[in-house]
Amino acid sequence: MMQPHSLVPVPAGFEASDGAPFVLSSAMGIDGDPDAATTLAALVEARTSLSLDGESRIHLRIARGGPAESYELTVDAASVVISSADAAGLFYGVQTLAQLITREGSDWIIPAVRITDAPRFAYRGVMLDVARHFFGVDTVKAYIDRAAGLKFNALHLHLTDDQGWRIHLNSRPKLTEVASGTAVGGDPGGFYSKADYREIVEYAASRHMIVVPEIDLPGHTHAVGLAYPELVEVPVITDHMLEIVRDYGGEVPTAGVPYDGMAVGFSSVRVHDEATYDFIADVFGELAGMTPGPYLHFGGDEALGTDPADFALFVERVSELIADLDKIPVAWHEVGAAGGLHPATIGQYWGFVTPADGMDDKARAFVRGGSKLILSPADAIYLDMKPTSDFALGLTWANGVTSIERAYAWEPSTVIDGIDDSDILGIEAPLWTETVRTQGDIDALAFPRIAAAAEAGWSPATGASDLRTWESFRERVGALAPLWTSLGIEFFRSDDVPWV
Ligand code: TNX
Repeated sequence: MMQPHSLVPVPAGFEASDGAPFVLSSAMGIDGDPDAATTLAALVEARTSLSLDGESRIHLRIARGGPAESYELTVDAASVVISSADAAGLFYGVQTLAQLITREGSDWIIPAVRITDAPRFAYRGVMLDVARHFFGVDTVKAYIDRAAGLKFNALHLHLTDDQGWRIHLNSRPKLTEVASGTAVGGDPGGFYSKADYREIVEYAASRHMIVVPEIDLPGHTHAVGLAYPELVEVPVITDHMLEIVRDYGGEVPTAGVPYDGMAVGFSSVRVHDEATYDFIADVFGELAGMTPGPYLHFGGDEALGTDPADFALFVERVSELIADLDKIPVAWHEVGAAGGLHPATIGQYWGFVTPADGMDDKARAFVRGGSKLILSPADAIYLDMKPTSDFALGLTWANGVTSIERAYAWEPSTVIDGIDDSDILGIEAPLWTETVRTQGDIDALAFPRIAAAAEAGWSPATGASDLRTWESFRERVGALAPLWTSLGIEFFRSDDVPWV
């Protein structure tokens, strides 16, 4: 089998033919589904400067049948045909086609191939932390485009944290009035109006992505206390936290004062006060109405400022409240240890590829309860870890530097013992933004490692395809450089990849 040089994530089925390639020219055109045709025309134009408006030679059809999001792509000298199970599948077929476009002499060609493709996992997410630093709607849209091009279908927005509250809610306007103005390092904050959020949701939907909003509770809530001091505990300053403050700089948090440091685990809402649940009902109630996707994420991580018995009580009530809104609760794996968790709750595992400190036990609890996991092993898929030790941006707490090879070389089904593909809803690549301020920073940390995450989520398991190797991946990702450059992506040109 010929190596599919530029395809990431690698398709489930790939056959190269020795036939002549399809040569692109402005004398040819696209027919079929108008949305997919618009997407393809824009990608072709970005990559080649050709505008395709001649005779129809590229055919885009939703044929129905086959698994969700699947497609077939056939290229020969005469025509290109993409036929898919649904609109998302057609969109993914178009992304694959765009990756295949290459130069041959003075021509732009698409090699003759036959591809049959479908995702391994239903959920393929990226997360953007807009709380530590705030990113406007245009930057979020750009990240949606980048992720959708790699066949991700979920955007998790970490909307709230100690450093700021980033979503306006009519039921609780004080949150953004009082607690959105600042960010880590004294940088300016910001927030999304309801219209902004709608714009993000609609843009994501047009790229076949859902939005998963997260309100992080009961910890990571210092900002809540700026607006509603009566709902939060006084910050708990532990030795662990003093250490983090020492390592990363910034001040020790003070109640009622905006927090712009990087410490975690000091804040908590009041678990025994009914006013807290009135607040949470308002927040998730309004958010549920604004969010067409099925999931609401309630955080639950690093709640070191909350008593463990209180934590269990809290998790039970909040997961129940979200389920009563007809949404599926999602939370970080810590809540798996809490007894009364609503059984539908999806767990998001952020421990290491080799689990430590019983984090795998907490993750298994979700599956025992009848639910599933999203895997985000921090030492493989946290895009905010430094890719090299001298990289200007990023953190190193997850086992040091996360090289591109390490970001690639993990297999979802072997992370947690006793868990197999049927227990895994999917994978997610979080980008925490303590050190991230601009679109260029996002690109530099995310690319190319986001492509490794895409392959873990979409492609056949390691060992199930001879193309699922680091050697193959580095060639294929290297061949994407011209496409990424044409799309304005400022990826990190790591020496580990043979960039074309
Ligand atoms: C851990 S892992 C966090 C975040 C930080 C991140 C930095 C997890 C669920 N929480 O609060 O931003 O590390 O890498």
